Amino acid sequence: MQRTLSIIKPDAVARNLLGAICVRFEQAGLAIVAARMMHLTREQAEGFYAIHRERPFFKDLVEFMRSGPILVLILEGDEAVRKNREIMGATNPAEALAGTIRHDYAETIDANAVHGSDAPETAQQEIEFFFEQDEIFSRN
Ligand code: RTP
Ligand code: MG
Repeated sequence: MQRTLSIIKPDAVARNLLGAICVRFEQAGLAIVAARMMHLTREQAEGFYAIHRERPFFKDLVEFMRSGPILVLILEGDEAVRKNREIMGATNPAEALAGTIRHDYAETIDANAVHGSDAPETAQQEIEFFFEQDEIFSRN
């Protein structure tokens, strides 16, 4: 059993896709064990994406992530990190496989509907960034 962090990004929240995206997680066998809707401050957005600080797209990424409310989730299940990345699809929706969230719902590489942790270690860090232990409701 593994946990991963998912964010439904401002573009998907604005387009009323919360339900459609959460269904994908549950149908893939991932349980939502924590949820928090919030509007990131600049400090929070910069902190969360600190690993990308030197990248040319950093400023746009931070602005986009603060452009509206997001839904932050912890997903739990077998191989949660890998499974979530698989159902999200490629970063650039134009390259995402049919049937993935980004193929079906995302519009651009910036407004790409969802975030998902890229490894178990980063999942742990990202979960701690947003949640206290008593906000997590494991199914196990
Ligand atoms: P995420 O972290 O949001 O789950 O996405 P990812 O792993 O698929 O992609 P990553 O390389 O971690 O990049 C983080 C986010 O930055 C934006 N990005 N823009 N313009 C660009 O070339 C570019 N590259 C990345 C995307 O919104 C990506 O989700
Ligand atoms: Mg990433």
